[in-house]
Amino acid sequence: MKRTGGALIVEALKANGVERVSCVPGESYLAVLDALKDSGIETLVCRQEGGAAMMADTWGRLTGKPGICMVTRGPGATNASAGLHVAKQDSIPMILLIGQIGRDMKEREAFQEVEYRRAFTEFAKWVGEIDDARRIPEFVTRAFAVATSGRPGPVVLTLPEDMLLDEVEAPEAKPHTPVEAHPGPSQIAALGEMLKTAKRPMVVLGGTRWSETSVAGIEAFAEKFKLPVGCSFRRQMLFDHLHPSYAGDVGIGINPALAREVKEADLLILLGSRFSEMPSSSYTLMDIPYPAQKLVHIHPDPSELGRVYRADLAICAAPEEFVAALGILEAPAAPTWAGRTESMHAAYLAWSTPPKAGPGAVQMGPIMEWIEANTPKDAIFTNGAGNYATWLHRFHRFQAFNTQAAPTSGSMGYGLPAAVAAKQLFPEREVICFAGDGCFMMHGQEFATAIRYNLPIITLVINNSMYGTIRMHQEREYPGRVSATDLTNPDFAALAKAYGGHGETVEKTEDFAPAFLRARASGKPAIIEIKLDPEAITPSRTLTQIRNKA
Ligand SMILES: Cc1ncc(C[n+]2csc(CCOP(=O)(O)OP(=O)(O)O)c2C)c(N)n1
Ligand SMILES: [Mg+2]
Repeated sequence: MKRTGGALIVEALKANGVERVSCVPGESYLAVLDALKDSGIETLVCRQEGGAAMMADTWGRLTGKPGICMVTRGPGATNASAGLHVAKQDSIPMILLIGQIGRDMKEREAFQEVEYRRAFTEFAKWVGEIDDARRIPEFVTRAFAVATSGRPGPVVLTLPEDMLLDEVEAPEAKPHTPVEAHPGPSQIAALGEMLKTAKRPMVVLGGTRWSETSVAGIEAFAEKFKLPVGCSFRRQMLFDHLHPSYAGDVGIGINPALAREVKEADLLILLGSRFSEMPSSSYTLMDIPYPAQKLVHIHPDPSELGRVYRADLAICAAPEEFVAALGILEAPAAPTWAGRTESMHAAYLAWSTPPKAGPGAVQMGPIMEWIEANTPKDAIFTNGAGNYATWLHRFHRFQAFNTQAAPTSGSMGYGLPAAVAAKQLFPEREVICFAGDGCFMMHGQEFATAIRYNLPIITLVINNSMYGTIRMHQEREYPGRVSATDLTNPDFAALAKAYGGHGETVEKTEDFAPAFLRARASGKPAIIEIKLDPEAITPSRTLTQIRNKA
């Protein structure tokens, strides 16, 4: 039976278990859009390709299976590159399908022509162009295999418009076969020996390819060995923050006491993480290439092992397989470091207790305290980049897997599309987006997507009328010389209402709780604007203090 290229693409996606796609349509891939219509795949029509790609990233992040995004050539593809870069840096499986110009017009710089195999090679794990519709099953299977294996990442497939119209005979699409890597028994035994002689061990979790099972498994291991566990930057959902082994967030603005513990550890077990610039405090916590700590590095991709840090024991395995193999290790009756683990957890609890006071009429400390007491353990929190995110990262005590979607690439604007995608995936769970006034306006138009698909997310816009992070850096480096960081904003509550959502404005701390409860009760996508004093730039220091110290 002959089918069009467009139909074969959709068939191959379905064969690989795809249930949803995000897109902005384009005339370049009408045949795919047509095949999607009766496919049973849910199609989320978005307002800008950057947001659409970020939604696919969030699906990949929260399911471990590639999130799928479809965009048109040229401007559609360049817009989508914002989300592609997030997925690349964050090791997220994702497939971006780009409608391409016809094969007969290539290399003339035709309308919206881009050669993606040149342009996107750095942003993607693999960029492929399907020139022959009969090869669609081959390319799509490979796209899934590449996106999910080793260190996961985004794959780009470009689809020439005329290829999608060809009617061909092609083999029936089959699902890809996931690739697993297991640790060897001698490697686990070597780790056991290292633990026997360690005095100041520490575990740091990060990366992707985790699951509820592996998160529970590492918790049991930490418990058995009384090991202190930290989470890498924006990977906080990997360990219950109220567990007695939890030592804190190894990220931006790390607790200096925790940074010291990482530096002075004699055995560091780095599980899943690349320990890149942000978690390593700009590469100062471990020496390169020879760390002072004895290093056990476990990563699913051999090319990440020995790339920056030379490990004493390098294990090529995904967290899932590594954790499953740990059961055979015998714990000492009374680990000598148990007291240290307890005091590290106590230090974490103190560090993550919000301040009661700060400048202005709205206090973020008590607001965070209220959120902690009044949101379910499985609520999902999303954010982009900005100083406002510190309130979430430092004071929210993550307790469950799949409760966080945040870009380690520091991409502003990620929080809102991520919240839309998370709510689509888990409609029964509360989804709360933290955004700054700068951040929100980058992909705020996806609030219309939340309205269209009836996804009642709650967005907190923490409005200090500036690109606060950059202003903070300015006050440090060029005190008193404010340049290009002030903002003029819309009335965010009115904006929410104009879209058909629920809007609230918080001007005093005590306004927050009733505003949040009304937003939740509205059953609509909501924006709560929190008017924050610009002086309240960090939980501990004001802008003026930073300027005066410069
Ligand atoms: C897409 C993107 N553009 C620019 C930056 C640089 N940047 C980092 S934080 C920031 C300001 C964020 O402002 P806002 O969202 O209002 O948060 P605030 O720091 O004020 O709390 C900027 C411009 C970035 N990280 N990402
Ligand atoms: Mg701001």
